[in-house]
Amino acid sequence: MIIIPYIYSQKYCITTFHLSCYKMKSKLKYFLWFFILNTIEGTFRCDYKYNAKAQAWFKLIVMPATWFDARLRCSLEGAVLASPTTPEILAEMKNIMNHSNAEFEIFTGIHATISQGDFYTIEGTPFSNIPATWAVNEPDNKNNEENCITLNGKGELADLQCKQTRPYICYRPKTFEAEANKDCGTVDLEYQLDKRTNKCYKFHTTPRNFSQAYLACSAEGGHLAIINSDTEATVLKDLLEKYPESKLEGNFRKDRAFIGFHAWNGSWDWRTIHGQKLMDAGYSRSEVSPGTVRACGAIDRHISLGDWWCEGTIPFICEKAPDFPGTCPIFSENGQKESIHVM
Ligand SMILES: [Ca+2]
Ligand SMILES: [Ca+2]
Repeated sequence: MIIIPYIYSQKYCITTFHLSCYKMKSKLKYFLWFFILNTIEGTFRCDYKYNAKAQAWFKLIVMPATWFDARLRCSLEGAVLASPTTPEILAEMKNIMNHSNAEFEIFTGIHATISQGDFYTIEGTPFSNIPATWAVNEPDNKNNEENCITLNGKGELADLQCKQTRPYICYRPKTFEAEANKDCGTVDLEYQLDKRTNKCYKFHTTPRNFSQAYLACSAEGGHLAIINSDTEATVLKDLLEKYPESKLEGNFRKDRAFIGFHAWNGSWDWRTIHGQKLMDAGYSRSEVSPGTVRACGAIDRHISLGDWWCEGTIPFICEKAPDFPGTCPIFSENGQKESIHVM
């Protein structure tokens, strides 16, 4: 329901045609337009499921990861490593775990990785506000190395080394809602559909190494860009031109970007990340040199394929299909589509 501040006396203005009333009505009209324009349909990725009681989207990642990798992947997906900060969120986390595997123990976002012993969720909720109890014989801070908190299917907490691996849940509160990028099947507005290839592309200005870049694209529902034609090479050239070196802040190489090819197993067999030889993939204009120690693929601003150090951190380009993972609306408990207001 929309609540409008009662900014002028309706009774006074109905009976009086006064300039101040006209001005106020105009202001109200603009206010209403602003409000309507900023009311957007609640939406998030379709690979997450919305829970109306917890007022958040959830996704279980069953592949165990270290706490740091779990935090990173959730963040790159546009979400947060979930913590049971309310009874409703705790109930849904237990529900998700028990529907998957009752033996599950998952990493939560509660950690003391910055200052040992000071446990907070990633969003900053102090541990004292967490409505969950410890498991038997926990916490024990074994070997003084347990700075991350797990949750089991009974809703009990334990401390554990962050470098251990566990499944985890990413979540996104309803209040984080963003506009859907319907062209590209995501809420990430940086993806732009290019009609020449009918694919969406994003230039990442934050430099990462090849492995992190691969992870970032994957978490966003795409992959490091693969050039499949001369047309797609032109698309990437045009994209790079939107980000001239002068626009990129930081101390890193700005004349190239990682894309999706590399030398397999150090054998200098250059292939796309999907396993095709470059020629078969559709574009092989290259300056990659055999026998180099640089086994990861990048393009320069003239769209020549080049080799680069895999551990080097440079910008990168992701590509994704316009229909994956897709965006889904929020449905409330009574099945109504919900809208939210962004001010
Ligand atoms: Ca422990
Ligand atoms: Ca492609």
